[in-house]
Formats: sequence, structure tokens, C-alpha cells
Amino acid sequence: MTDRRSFLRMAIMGTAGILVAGCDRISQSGWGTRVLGSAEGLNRRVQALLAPSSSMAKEYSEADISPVFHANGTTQPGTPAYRALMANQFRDYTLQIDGLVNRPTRLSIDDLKKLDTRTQITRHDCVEGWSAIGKWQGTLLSAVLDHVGVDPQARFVVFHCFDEMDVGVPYYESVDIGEARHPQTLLAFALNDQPLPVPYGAPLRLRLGRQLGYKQAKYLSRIELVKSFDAIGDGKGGYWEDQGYEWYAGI
Ligand SMILES: Nc1nc2c(c(=O)[nH]1)N[C@H]1C(S)=C(S)[C@@H](COP(=O)(O)O)O[C@H]1N2
Ligand SMILES: [Mo]
Repeated sequence: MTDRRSFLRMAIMGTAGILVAGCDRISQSGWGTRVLGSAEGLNRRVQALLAPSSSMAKEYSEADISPVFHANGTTQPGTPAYRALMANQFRDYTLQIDGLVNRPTRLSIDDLKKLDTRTQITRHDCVEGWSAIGKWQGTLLSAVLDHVGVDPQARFVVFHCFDEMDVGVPYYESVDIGEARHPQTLLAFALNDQPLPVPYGAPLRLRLGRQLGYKQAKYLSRIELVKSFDAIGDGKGGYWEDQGYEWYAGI
């Protein structure tokens, strides 16, 4: 069983590694998109065998923390709204939470710190082929969802970001409610005991224990609960998904 599991894992990672050129803007060929599309169903079925929805990502010790954590994708959003917040050390920042919730709310970082928080040392895996282990501290997304009250019609949580990949095309991501409520799903405000630095998504980013790097949305501006993400971006559930990456990016 162990052999079979590791074989399947390698098959999945191999597929992701070969087909996806990287988290930059070069992998938009029709070839990559077509092959990824057909691989996705397989990945989801295999993933269901390997990782029941309750499974936990491995957590590491302080000694395992990477001396250097690579910053990838956007490392300095240029939009006016972000620049204004940054100029004041994010003191005026609030996260907007709306959509299919009972109480649309704005929460400051201090408000988030008053809800249930967690610290976890986990590994980040980017499809470009690098990994890094970091210590993340943040508020459980499940606590935030409980705080606002989720309408039973909601199926997905969409994470809207401040940075734009092209003019007027903001980065965004999404997960289903189950992944959102997983005990290792955090809205992280600290990395390695420091307030989240700008290259890593200041002042607040998503950290999922069990999915690839591009799902870990940085620079969160708004969280929206939806029935479907058809009407957001190109309708595939995330900026990179709109370029052909898989929506379910299990490790
Ligand atoms: N808002 C936003 N989130 C993002 C990205 C981005 O460009 N913008 N890049 C993604 C990718 S591809 C990776 S690998 C990780 C990189 O996170 P890091 O900079 O903390 O290493 O952020 C992800 N989240
Ligand atoms: Mo990535």
C-alpha cells in the first residue's frame, strides 16, 4: 500500500511538474491547457483515495524551517488601493467578507487575532518545483466563517486579492467549504514570528495545508461566499485556473 501510495503521489506530482511550466505567465499554451484538463479528473479521483477530507498535512519542527523562503508571483502589488494601505503600514486595512453570509463584515487584523488562531509549520510546494518550510500564524478560516454565519446555499469561498496580473485582472482563488473549514486552513498574518512581509502577501494571505502554491492567495482584500464561481474571472475558480491549471491542486 505504501508503495502504491508513493507511486500515485509521484505520478501526480510528475504530471503537475511536467505539464505546468511555472507560476509565471508562460504556460498559456493550448497544449498545457488541454492536457491539464484531462488530468484533472484523474487527480481528483486519486486524491480522494489518498486523502480523505479530514486528513492533515504534515507539520514540521522549528529546526526544519527554511532559512530562505522564496517569494513568488507578485511580490509588490502596484495598485493604488494597496499602495495607500502599505504607506500607512496597513493600519487602515480591513478584510471585507460578504456574499452568501448572514452578516457581511469588515475585520481588521486585530479583530482577526481575537478569533481562534493557530500556528503551524508546513511546507509550501510550488509547481515550478521548489518547496519551502515556514511557520505560519493566522486565524482559522472556519472561525471567520462562524463569525459571519454562512448561508447554507454557499458552496465556495472566493479570495479576492489586491494585485493585478494584467491591468484590471486581479489575482483570485477559491476553495470549497470543506477545504475552507479544514483545521489547517488559515488566514495568515505572520510568517516566522514576524508580521507578514510584503513579498509574502502582507497583511493577510491564505494558507492551505494540503494544496499547491498557487492556491495560497496573497494580499487578500475580500472574501466572498458564493454558490458558483462561473461569473468570476473566466469562471474556472482562480487566476491560474483560468490559464489552465487545475482547480483542485492537492499535494
Ligand atoms: N495574490 C497573489 N497570490 C499568490 C500569487 C500571486 O502572484 N498573487 N502567486 C502564487 C504562487 S504561484 C505561489 S508559489 C505562492 C508564492 O508564495 P510566496 O511568495 O509566499 O512564496 O503565492 C501564490 N499566491
Ligand atoms: Mo507557485
